[in-house]
Amino acid sequence: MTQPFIGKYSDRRPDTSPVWKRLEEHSQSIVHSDLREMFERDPQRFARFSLANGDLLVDYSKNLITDETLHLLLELAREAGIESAREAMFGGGRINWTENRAVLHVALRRRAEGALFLEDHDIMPDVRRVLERMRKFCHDLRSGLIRGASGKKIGAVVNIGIGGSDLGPVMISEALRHYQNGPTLRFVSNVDATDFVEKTRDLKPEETLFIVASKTFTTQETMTNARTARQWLFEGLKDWSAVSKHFVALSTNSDAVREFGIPAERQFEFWDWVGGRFSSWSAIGLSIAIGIGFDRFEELLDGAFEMDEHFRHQPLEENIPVILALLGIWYRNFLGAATQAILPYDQYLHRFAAYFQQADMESNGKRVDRDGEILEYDSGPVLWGEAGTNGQHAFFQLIHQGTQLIPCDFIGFVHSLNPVGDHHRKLMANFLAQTEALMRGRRPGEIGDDCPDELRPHKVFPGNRPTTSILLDRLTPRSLGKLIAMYEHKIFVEGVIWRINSFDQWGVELGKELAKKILPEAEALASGANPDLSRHDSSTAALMRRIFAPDGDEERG
Ligand code: G6Q
Repeated sequence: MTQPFIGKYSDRRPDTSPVWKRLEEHSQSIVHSDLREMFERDPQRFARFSLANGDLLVDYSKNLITDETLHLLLELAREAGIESAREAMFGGGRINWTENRAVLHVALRRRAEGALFLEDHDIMPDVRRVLERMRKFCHDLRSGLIRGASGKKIGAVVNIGIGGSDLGPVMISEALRHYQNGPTLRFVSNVDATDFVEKTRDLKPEETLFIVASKTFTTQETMTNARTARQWLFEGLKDWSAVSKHFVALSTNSDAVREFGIPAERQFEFWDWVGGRFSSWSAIGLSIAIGIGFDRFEELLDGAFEMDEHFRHQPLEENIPVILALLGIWYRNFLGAATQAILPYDQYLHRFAAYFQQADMESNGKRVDRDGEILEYDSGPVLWGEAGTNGQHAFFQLIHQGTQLIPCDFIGFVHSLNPVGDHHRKLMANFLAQTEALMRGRRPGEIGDDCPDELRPHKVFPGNRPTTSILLDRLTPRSLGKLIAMYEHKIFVEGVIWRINSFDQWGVELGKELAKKILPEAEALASGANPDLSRHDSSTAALMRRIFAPDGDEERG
């Protein structure tokens, strides 16, 4: 086990710091304060509690905070060593200490000249080389220079991956659907064969390219789907050698790629310092680039780089990801919020919350700190969300009148990519109405006189429900890149304050190991044998006998 990377950040547990105690005390006064009054008292509240970067506006004035709250939170951030942690990340420190890895997704979108050394190796030439290969491949595929084994143009590209090798490409491709002018894109992730079957049902093998996106090239789901794809191709083309023309690999594992039958010139590499859930900026983004063209893919990187520069160089009090992270800490650790909602008012962002569910919960869903000590304070919240206005007709009731505090990020755009009639005005009117209603609520005295007494309590909205409004001019690759990077850095800052490693994911291992052990037992059961299942609990054993019973013998056991 390698030594924990401590760098120069604070060695103190945040909850033992005097500022933590002061925040606890301060939270008692905040729960009795009233956002509506705070706005009435202070006409400058929006100006004081909002930040901009280019066309990005982050209005955090509708949060349950005062100047003192921010002052204390910023002190907590400084004590946690955010500034040195930030430099450690950008400088290639091995801040993912449980895996002894650097965390350098920022290098993938570094649009600056010059070297970036990881120990004594400049990684920028490697990054640029792969980007150039991706550019050429995108161009040649989209223009028809690269064709299938029978000479047909590629009309459909199927990305096979899961987790970090799927969620980002899916979310970004959906978000940028407006810009898509390449082949049809499909994404297969689930080991449930339904996913493969339904996504390929209408595709022609001679016109289909499979991208096997897997950092390790060993992931059970991805490799199962990749082998099924290879078989599907063979059944269509009756030629195993066609694999080399119809498959591409995005991976760090060259040996496994070659063994699968994909030649070196069809492998796009990346490196162990790219975490799965931060890998869309790497070769893992190839499907995105094929869909929108490489120039637009580069605009995505440009937008992320703008946010990286902002995050790296702005002082903490003017730093958008830092402020968002501090709000997250405030609600989670001092006001008891167990969940946080992300609500994009844009249909193109319908997978945005699902994507950040992984980015946030896999990163900050941790129970031990840097020293392996069990946390005595909460770490990452449950993150969830849905596109507006749909969510309004589903779960907003609970946000308005339920018993829990749920801080919400509302994300919107000034201009629509589909300016049809007054749709966009209505969409954004709803955005504003919701944030205002959540903040103001409706008091008993504001309910009409004609309302029967017994209904009055049901029509009261307590208000004081916090929201952050995140606004951009228009959904473009650049603005999307900026938005994603903003949340990535927010997650990082929270992890530093919680003293956890945001870049490993040991929690997903145990289930994977057990699934591997169950598989041979399942095979034995399906063949009619009676394997010893005594190592399982009675529930698991009974379910196994039911699920894996040989055909026609489902009642056995
Ligand atoms: C993300 C995780 C995880 C990973 C998948 C796929 O940070 O590491 O979601 O991306 O398990 O892994 P492979 O790319 O190796 O197939």
